[in-house]
Amino acid sequence: MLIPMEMFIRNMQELFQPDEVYVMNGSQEETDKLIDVARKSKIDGKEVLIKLNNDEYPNSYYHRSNPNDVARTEHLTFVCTSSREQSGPNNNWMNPEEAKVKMRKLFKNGMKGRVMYVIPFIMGDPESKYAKNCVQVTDSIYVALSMKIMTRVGSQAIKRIGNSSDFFRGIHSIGDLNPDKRFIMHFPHENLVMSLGSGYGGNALLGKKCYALRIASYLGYKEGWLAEHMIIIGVQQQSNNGKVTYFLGAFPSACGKTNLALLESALKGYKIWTLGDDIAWINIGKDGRLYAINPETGFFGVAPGTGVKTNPIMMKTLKNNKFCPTLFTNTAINNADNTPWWEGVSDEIPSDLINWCGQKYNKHSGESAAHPNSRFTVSIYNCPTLSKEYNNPNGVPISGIIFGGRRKDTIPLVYEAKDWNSGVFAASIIGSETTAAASGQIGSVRRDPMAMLPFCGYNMGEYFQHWINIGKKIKRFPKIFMVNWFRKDENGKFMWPGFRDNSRIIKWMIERIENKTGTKESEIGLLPQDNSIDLKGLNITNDIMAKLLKVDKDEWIQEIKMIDEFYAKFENKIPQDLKNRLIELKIKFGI
Ligand code: GTP
Ligand code: SPV
Ligand code: MN
Repeated sequence: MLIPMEMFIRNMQELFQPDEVYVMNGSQEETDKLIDVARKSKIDGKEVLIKLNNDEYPNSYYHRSNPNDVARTEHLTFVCTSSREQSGPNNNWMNPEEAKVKMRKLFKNGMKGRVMYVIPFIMGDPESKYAKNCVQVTDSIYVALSMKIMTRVGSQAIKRIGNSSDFFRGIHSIGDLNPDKRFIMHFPHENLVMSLGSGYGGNALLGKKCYALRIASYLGYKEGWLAEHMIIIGVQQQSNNGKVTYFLGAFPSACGKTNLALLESALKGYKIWTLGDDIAWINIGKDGRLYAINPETGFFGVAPGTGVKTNPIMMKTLKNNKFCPTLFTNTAINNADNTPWWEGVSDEIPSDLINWCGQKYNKHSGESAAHPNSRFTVSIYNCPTLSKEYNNPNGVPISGIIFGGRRKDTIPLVYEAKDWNSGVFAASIIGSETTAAASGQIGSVRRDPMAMLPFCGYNMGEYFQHWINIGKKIKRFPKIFMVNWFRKDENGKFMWPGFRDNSRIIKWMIERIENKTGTKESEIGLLPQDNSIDLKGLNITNDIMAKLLKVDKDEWIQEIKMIDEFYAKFENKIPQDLKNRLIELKIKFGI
């Protein structure tokens, strides 16, 4: 008799007909061997991995994707539930049986001549009761290695799964990378994902967005917890006996999570400890507080904009390679010294660059040398600011939740919600300019509630209700804040310096949590009192600060139109409490 995991492998073998099946054990020798194989393999005539300058970037490798496969493809991502209503207007839907028949047909015999890698992995610390067991199959060695960096792969997972059939099943093949045969199909009721035709992060590393957000958000809905697109940080105050205050932070893709998670504070006396940069699983502890764990073990971070000035901790992480190889995907390469290069890593553009497509880079082309969504995949254990609580099986207790978006206008630099439900409302109406993290138009404002629009695995109206229900069980509430680092002036320049200086806003939040500073009422929530944000050493005038914090009536009238349209899509599913708050907001603005 085969145990369920063996059964799954056997079924996959029958479906895909690979030449070889390799079950990963997660050892160092295995990683070395896979790197070696990847360096000798070619896809579309290109080496899968190229070794980079070991002195500058130790144990680091370069990968170039197919140019048609460089971002998540939301239009090809489906949530397959028995009724369309369950997946909601926020998801593409397909009937689950139809989807499975379609995928099996496309998968059939698709690994002939290839190796099928079986990746047993755990999302979360093996000791944590919140951790989940998973198995992914893939024919991409790049995906297998990425999973090794991003999750806990190997024997531990096999042991934890044992004879159980309760594990996530992820079925992945890059197929022939044909966008017409690219589908990322989720089956939340069956704990299953089928993904074909893409090797890109969120489409192919199935533990990440597919499982840890879309499937897990549905599990959380059923089981009374939250799976969120959030960072986890601890902020330690030198005064106050070194007290650490833990925050969650949700920002849409490519809107600043990784940068905030690895922040080097601009203010003395505040040290930020990193626990997670993309995904948080949040449970209610026995004491009625929220506790969060990061189910991942690595960063899949945006390269452009990452440099010694903007994110020195990430630059150290990338050069501090002790534990696991680091991968660079679709950056440019500096031919002179075989280092990866991207816009923002140095002020000067090197003269001998190969762009992300593999061609000699022409500075005058007006194009970027690295793809705007080029990324690095690096172990969290390389991070010099990794919190000692990172592996705490219970997670860390949360005192503040920060929600943000990328908006050139309308949204103030920071404001606070009066209570939990006001915070849920404020997060439910977030809008953000689209970025290169997903294929499609860049820079158009869309609603992205809780930064979860592309990642909520069920009807978002019910998701809002779930947030409200969670609030009913909390005994010690975190404060909820909204931020916007991206407001621009008349000349299109960012008014707030951002990055390290975001620590000034965090300081204010801690003062709010500790009741040490007051607020000013506005139509949308509580704004900082005048001069309560520490701007020492910055060249920001009162006038600029007023613009950064302005709640502009005309802009909000436009905003409310978009919120109305978004809420209308969900018809009767938006909780009455949120509808009432929208009405109140309209009244405040005289609509
Ligand atoms: P995903 O990995 O896609 O979920 O993205 P993320 O939310 O982790 O975004 P990340 O921190 O990688 O930042 C994305 C882009 O925004 C990068 O190019 C950063 O340089 C830029 N960015 C981050 N923080 C700030 C900020 O405070 N101000 C400004 N102006 N840009 C920022
Ligand atoms: C995002 O797009 O939010 C990412 C990268 O963090 S991906 O893994 O592709 O989702
Ligand atoms: Mn993300």
